[in-house]
Amino acid sequence: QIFEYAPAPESRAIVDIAPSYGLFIDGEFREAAGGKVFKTVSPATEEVLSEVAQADGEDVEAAVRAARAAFPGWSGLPGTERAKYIFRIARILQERARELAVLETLDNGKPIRETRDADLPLVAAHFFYYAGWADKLEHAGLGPDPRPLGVAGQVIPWNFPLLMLAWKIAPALATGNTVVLKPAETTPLSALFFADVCRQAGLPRGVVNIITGDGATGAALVAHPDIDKVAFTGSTAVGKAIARTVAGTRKKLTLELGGKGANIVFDDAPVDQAVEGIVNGIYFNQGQVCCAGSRLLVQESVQDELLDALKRRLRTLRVGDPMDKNTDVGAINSAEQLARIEELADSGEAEGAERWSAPCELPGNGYWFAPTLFTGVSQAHRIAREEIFGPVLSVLTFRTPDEAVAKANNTPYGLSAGIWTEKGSRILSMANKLRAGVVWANTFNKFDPTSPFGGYKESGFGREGGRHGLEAYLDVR
Ligand code: TXE
Repeated sequence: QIFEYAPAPESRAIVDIAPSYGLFIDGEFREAAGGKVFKTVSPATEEVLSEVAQADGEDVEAAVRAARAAFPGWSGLPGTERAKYIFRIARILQERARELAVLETLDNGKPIRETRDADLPLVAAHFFYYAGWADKLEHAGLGPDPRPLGVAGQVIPWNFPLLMLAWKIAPALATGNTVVLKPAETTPLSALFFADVCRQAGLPRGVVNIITGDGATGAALVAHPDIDKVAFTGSTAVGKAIARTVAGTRKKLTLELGGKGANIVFDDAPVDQAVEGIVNGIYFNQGQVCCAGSRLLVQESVQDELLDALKRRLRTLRVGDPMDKNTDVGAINSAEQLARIEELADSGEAEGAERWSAPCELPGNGYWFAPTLFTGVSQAHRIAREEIFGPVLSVLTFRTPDEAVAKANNTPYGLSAGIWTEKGSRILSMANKLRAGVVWANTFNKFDPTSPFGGYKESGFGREGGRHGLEAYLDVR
């Protein structure tokens, strides 16, 4: 690394993590029926942060029963009353933002700069946004009196734990549904702190229930017969399994799955700006982002110039302690995820692509992967086709806009794409041809609660965010 920094550690003392946590069911924390627990560790240090209850079928049953019992009261409230609770949750999230950012960084491994400046502000923004809808549902475009579905079973991943919770819980509550949510097994803590936020906000018991556990817990939740709606974000393989479970039942389903986003850079794009967009696209959150710009499609004529500038920029990224406010790239979330990234990166080399990694010293403990890019990548290579979900960029080239569109669309996924060019007409014509739920122009990874987000093809179906996010939780009547 070419710069020296004085460490600027965020204070860990801001968050008080208990040695153990129960499940949050019917407004109270309780042990799992089977008495089982699992540990959650900090991926940056492998330090055990806490022990968390492992929910089984009996706990799922209790949580669903609590949510069902709370449904008539919650859905029967006037929208203005529901809005008050959700606004209160949003304000408490803002008040506790620093504490929650530290917690999320410890449990997930992502830099404090990101949890502080991206995750937590967006979490609060989603609750504010959907609180505003709670008394305006007749304007959701679903007829004069759309009705809530009932009990929502929600399963979320570990890459944005609290933000994925917000994407799922905020619209569900605004529309009058009650919730049982299962966070990922490697990042259970922020959802449990959110349970405490609900208590602080005086949310009626049973409206939000949090059950911690692994894939088996998630499977038991989505299979429960008294769930009306399943919302899942995670791997495409698990999404398909859930779709099979839900098929033929009364349950409604939305899936937000993997991606292999193309970031398309034309020769007229300002190089420095495009470099920042590429870095943000694939190294933000260590590339563990479903809509990451994991394929760079660069116009052949500017390839050398752009890659030189990109490598120069990657040499300046600070990789290391996520609690340090200078850190740009933190730890990979788990040993399993690190192994997946390593296996795919190795396949890139074995298949003949050229590997380059930013020179940096990786910490001894924890799960780390240096920012990496591959050149000489062909569309047939696994690193061009499969989601890596890590800080690994696959660089491909194109000559014409049509070739860029064809390559960008040559994937089973369809979540995101980015276009970098000065030509507005080109942006509009390409955006129409790209088969992706979100297309960014001259920016990347920009999120906003007012915009619907979701995939084409194997990236899933249904939209979260914006007015369209309400549809997933309402029936037209
Ligand atoms: O995901 P899983 P994993 C992709 C990414 C990553 C890969 C594997 O490519 O490398 O998936 O990650 C719960 N029924 N994404 O293994 O298993 C699980 O407990 C019900 C993309 O961590 O899908 C967790 O809460 N639930 C992605 C959640 O599903 C089940 C985000 C996600 O875990 C279950 C994460 C089952 N049978 C990974 N099995 C994105 N789209 O953002 C597991 N779960």
